[in-house]
Amino acid sequence: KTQFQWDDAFLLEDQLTEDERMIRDTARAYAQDRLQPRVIAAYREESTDPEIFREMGELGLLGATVSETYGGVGASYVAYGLVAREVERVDSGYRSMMSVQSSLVIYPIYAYGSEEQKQKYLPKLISGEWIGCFGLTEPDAGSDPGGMKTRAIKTENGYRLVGSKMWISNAPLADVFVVWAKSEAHGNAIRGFVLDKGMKGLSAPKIAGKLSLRASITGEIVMDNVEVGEDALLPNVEGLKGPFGCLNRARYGISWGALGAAEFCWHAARQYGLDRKQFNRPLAQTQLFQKKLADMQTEISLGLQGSLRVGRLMDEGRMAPEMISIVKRNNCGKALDIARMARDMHGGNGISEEYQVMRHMVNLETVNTYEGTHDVHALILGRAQTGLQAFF
Ligand code: TGC
Ligand code: FAD
Repeated sequence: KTQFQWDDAFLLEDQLTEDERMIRDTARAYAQDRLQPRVIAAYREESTDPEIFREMGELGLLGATVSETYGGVGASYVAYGLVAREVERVDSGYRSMMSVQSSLVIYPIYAYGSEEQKQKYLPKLISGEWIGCFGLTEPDAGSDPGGMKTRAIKTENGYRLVGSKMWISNAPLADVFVVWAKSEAHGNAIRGFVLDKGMKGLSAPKIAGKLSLRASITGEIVMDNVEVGEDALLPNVEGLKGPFGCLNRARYGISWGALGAAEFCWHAARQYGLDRKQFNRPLAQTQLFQKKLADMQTEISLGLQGSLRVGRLMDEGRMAPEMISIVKRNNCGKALDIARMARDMHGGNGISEEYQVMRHMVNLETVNTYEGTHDVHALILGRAQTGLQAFF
């Protein structure tokens, strides 16, 4: 009889390649040794350490799927997901920093950029020397990015960008800004532009007072007539499929990451239940407590298998975006439920920063909302099975 492993119910470990395990182990060691010791204070003080990008870059954790020509390690999408899971086991904000850099800044330059843009940006973004951000959302265009107001107006030598972006991860620290705008010269189609810090008219004020994802800095991007040359345009994509192509990758990574946070909460609740006695027995020896642990184990085990399958299909070039909607939506929703449950199972201690479950819980509120809310992914899946558009 095979021994049941409570923390790896379907033997995920056996389904990984040697290379994937190696990258995962590097990410796990880094996250536990270098990120875990600073996260409680960083969260409390709402401070983001830019050194983290360079540390991750040195270990090959940024843009890992990019080929070696530009400084990547040519890792599989499964490996990328495993990195997200390890980083988010510590904090969703740290995973956010990593996934914006990898999927939303490095990827569009790699997939849609000119050779000059790739040479200029990719090695420095992959090493973490430069920090990037991705501006799609606007104050009046969140779930409906097609409603964006930012415009690119044709000039003699390039474009003039006018508009503002809202809720942009990494923006106040960023050296490189990938922004999306409606371009009059292209029939008002959405086009991508790469801007550099310091350009006249470009600023990125911090959004203060976040009660979630406090270890990851968020800002606006203000473009007050920013003049750029033709070389700032991403030449090889037009329309919403540009930003969505990036979001597919980031959403997929989030599906793994959210489960990393959930695993932390599950393991913490289990340990707490074993250690704490009430009514003369461990909390873990009560039926209700065990039922909650069983629910957590079940959802996490199933969710990991789903993400693994989607990752394998991505690596084989057989991914459909709706597959990603299933795992992004379900894993984030379940992770949030699990974190709330773990907070409850810790009793009063559950609200203390020391036990960390409440930080994960509050972070997961954001993770459930960004990159397509739980409901927006339901509508994507509803449309895919009925053929009926229910967004408007
Ligand atoms: P729709 O008509 O569905 O599509 C317009 C065009 O885009 C194509 N497309 C896709 N292409 C690739 N991958 C996908 N997933 C795609 N989804 C759509 C589609 O084929 C079409 O192409 P074409 O050539 O025919 O024009 O567009 P819609 O306006 O009806 O979209 C509706 C909806 C709701 C699905 C979409 O707008 C949506 O997903 N909204 C959510 C917005 C969102 O996710 N924002 C994320 C902002 S970035 C962020 O949150 C980063 S946080 C990161 C962190 O800190 O970790
Ligand atoms: P809204 O779209 O206004 O939605 C509000 C509510 O209405 C939600 O419950 C939603 O599900 C619901 N709703 C919307 N439309 C429908 C509909 N048709 N039918 C039914 N219900 C609907 N964006 C970036 O571009 N880059 C980033 O780096 C980035 N980082 C972020 C970091 C943080 C910390 C946060 C909080 C957000 C970030 N975002 C970023 C923005 C994020 O993607 C948006 O917040 C998200 O897409 C939702 O948009 P919204 O906030 O405008 O909400």
